[in-house]
Amino acid sequence: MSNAAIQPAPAVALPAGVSATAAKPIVLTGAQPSGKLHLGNYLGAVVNWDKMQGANECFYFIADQHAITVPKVPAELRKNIYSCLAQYLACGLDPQRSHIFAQSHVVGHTELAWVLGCSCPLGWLERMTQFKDKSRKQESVGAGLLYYPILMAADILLYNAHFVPVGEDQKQHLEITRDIAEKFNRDYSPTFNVPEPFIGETGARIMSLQNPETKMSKSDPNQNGVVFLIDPPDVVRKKIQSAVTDSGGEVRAAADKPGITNLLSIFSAVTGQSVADLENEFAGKGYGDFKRAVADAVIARLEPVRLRYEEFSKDTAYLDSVLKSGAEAAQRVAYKTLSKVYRKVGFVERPR
Ligand code: ATP
Ligand code: LTN
Repeated sequence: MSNAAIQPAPAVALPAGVSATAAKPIVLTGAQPSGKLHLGNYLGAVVNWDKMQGANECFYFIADQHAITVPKVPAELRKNIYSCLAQYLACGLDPQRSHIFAQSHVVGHTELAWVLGCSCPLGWLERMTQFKDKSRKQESVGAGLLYYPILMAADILLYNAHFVPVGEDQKQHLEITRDIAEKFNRDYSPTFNVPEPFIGETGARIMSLQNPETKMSKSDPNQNGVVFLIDPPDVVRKKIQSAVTDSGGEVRAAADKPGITNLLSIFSAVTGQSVADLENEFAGKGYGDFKRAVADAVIARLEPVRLRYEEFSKDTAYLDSVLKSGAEAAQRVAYKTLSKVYRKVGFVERPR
């Protein structure tokens, strides 16, 4: 992915009647607080969020309200929110350059979701792949799971985001967000920017080390295939040394060598060296040498992240202060959008 692509030019076409008050393009993304981040989350998502800071006005939030669309143990959710925040900060998300906050701390996400949901056809929601998949896996399905994409649309439209970095799996939710924005702009008057998904290429799909045909995922029952950012170095080394490889001894990316191809793309993503260069470097060497070098490179990249995580996670007062200042900045924007929307749909102004 080129640098130009992750620092989108400010010339974003806004619908007529929408003023571009922000000097920089607005980038927004959310992530559910799901415990430990893995190498796929890091290389496929967080590295890109980090690079977008500075050139864009970034809103990065922990989607705690989305998290409860499937049952959660309250004490675990609370712990995971802090732990995820500490991991994001350790990866380089910087409260001086981005607004980092918890969704539930800002008034406006659920309020806007209600308004948007009132004119969103039910059929649009029932078609969502994530709803169909997740509701199939659960005994009883809460209405929140169906409403999930509307809350996500509200998250994005509340800040008039131009670019939303997401993984492939969230593309459909971005499409419905665009449909919802366009419908509101048509039904009332131009109000929302219609956002673009931003899907990075580097590390877009890191596969499991134990089953390189499936993506690395925290819910993988075989945790040996998943490298977590906060795994100690000896654990990372063990997981990489025991990664499934292919028959033949050549270090080369190819469709019939999914294990080696995955290790090469991990190696390339953590070092910035091209796959072709790495193939040349390891020509004539065996899988053993190669895996040792991959483990060294991954550990060199992750160890500082893990050490920073340990520092941040000890300092709850600092984590709270990050959430506080992030929510304050986000709230100012959220109130503006919400009052505009309330006016447009015909609510009377709240008496002061
Ligand atoms: P689950 O195990 O529940 O499927 P997950 O590990 O896939 O979860 P998410 O929380 O759904 O992680 O994803 C957070 C972000 O990380 C998303 O932007 C997603 O696209 C990205 N991501 C997740 N897994 C990978 C992967 N293996 N390779 C690249 N990016 C990934
Ligand atoms: N659904 C997303 C998390 C999410 C999000 C958002 C992403 C919630 N609201 C707004 C981008 C923009 C997920 O599960 N990865």
